[in-house]
Amino acid sequence: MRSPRIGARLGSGLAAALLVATGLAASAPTALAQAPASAYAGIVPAPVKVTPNASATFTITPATRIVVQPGREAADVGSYLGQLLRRPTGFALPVIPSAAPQANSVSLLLTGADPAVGEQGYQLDTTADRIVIRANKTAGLFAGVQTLRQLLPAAAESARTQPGPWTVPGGSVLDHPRFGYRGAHLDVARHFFPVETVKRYIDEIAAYKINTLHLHLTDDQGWRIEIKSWPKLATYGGSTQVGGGPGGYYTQEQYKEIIAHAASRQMTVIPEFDMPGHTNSALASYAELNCDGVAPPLRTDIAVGYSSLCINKDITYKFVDDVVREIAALTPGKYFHLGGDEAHATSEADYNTFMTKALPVLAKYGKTAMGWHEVAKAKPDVPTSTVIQFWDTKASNPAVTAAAARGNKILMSPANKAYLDMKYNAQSPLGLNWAGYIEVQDAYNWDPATYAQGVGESSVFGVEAPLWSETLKTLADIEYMAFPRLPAIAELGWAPASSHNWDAFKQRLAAQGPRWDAAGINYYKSPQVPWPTSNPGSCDNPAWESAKIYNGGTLVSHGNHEWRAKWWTRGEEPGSTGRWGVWEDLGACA
Ligand code: TNX
Repeated sequence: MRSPRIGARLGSGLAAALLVATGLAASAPTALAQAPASAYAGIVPAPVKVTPNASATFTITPATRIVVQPGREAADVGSYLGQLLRRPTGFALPVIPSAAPQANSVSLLLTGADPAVGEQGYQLDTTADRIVIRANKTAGLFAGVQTLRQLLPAAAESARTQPGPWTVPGGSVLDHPRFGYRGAHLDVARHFFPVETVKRYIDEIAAYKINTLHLHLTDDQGWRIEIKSWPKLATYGGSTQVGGGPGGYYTQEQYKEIIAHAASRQMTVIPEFDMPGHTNSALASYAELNCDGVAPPLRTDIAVGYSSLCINKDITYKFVDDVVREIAALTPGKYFHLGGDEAHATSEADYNTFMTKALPVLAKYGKTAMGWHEVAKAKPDVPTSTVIQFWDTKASNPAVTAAAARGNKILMSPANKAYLDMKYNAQSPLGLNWAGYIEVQDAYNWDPATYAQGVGESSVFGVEAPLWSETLKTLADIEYMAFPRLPAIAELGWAPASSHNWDAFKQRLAAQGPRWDAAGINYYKSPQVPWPTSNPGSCDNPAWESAKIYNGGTLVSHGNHEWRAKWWTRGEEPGSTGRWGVWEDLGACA
């Protein structure tokens, strides 16, 4: 639940955030400035337009129903919403088909939306007796549900039943994205992550309206998916990872499971098979893929740029054809990423030959190519349908500028802004720093449509936040690097450019902290973000005083730790009664 203290903190940022987000600055500044602190001011990514209505509140009760537009599409979103809310509320929340909104319901309708919402947007209206989300497409209903989650108390993110009440403040949202593509990339090659970890990451990022998961499935250290016509790629090529250890791979059935899970979160999977470099795991698995016919050993270090497919052997293109054929058949999405980065062991002429032969294979199997920005240098020019992923750290990249001028779309993931594997600062326990340190404000403070020279708004395909896994081994590691920077990148992809404002954004980001606490997400508590004081690890709570009476649940600071009273107490110093005593030690302050 939002505590009064959190409300007070949001208060100052609220007016600014609302003024920007609603675009009503000139017409109604006084009313907005006086609006009470509202959950509408804390939504990430910022909606196009929010209109809080302080005189109404809807409360989800045991009698509340989820009403869905008849048909499978809205029903799927309705059952997802039910799954989200049944555990924390303990309510039944039955899903009922009906073409009209109902009293005491959350209604998800595919009719009557403002045309401005387009294919991915939605309209959400909360009045005293109902919540209605309207959209033109399922993706929009799903996005509206993500907004609704953020209007509920943070405890709604808990996996255990909580007391409530489950209030949603009155108001309206009209919302649609700036860019149609908002991606997250996950490197499962350097360290392998099991299906459950990938699914959980999908769930966590869907909350911020990310709609594409780019899976980096192969690299020097590991081949992570079964290819039936080349079985050793997975069984041998996937048998280790960075630092040694067993590695792993997805069976094709598991890959389908990931795709289906992503689809249930309105997310498309883009598979990446990085070629012609970054291929040691394949070269180690099949000697015939090497020019000298000798398989190199598997590698577990993090060097780059030493491996290359053998460009002048026919079998190389049989290999490419088989991999693309098998994976394209399992992949419903339109795009297929062929990597193409850091091919330092491939000559320029060979690189050109490879791209000229390999890119048509994607088209042959019905897919549109994506590649890292090195493909923009290939000659002859790659087709204009090829989406070029920009990962430079500087604005000037003549090949990318030229490709944009030819009509290629550019996917923006500048490494010094959007790379979630960069350390936050010199003390970060995880991550690399070749592109610099990226604090939350750095991740947020750039504009996808002005960052790269000659790549304006109309050339931008979207934004993506890559997460390379050289230093990451667990879900907790992934979460620590992604939160809170992934929501910052998601904001750049969704929110209108006119709402860009760090001071307002950091307030909205702060409102996510209690949600991540409730959900058990391991995030980096950046000192740049004014996290609400109820965050564990914060020393913003009042200092303990011996004369004061504390009720159970009260948070205090003492001895540079945060403490919670387990029950009524007075005069017992936190720490003095041991871990079985009255004060629970929530840990050293961040
Ligand atoms: C560069 S970015 C790479 C990856 C590394 C990453 C580490 C790109 C296209 N290639 O191979 O994992 O840096 O940050």
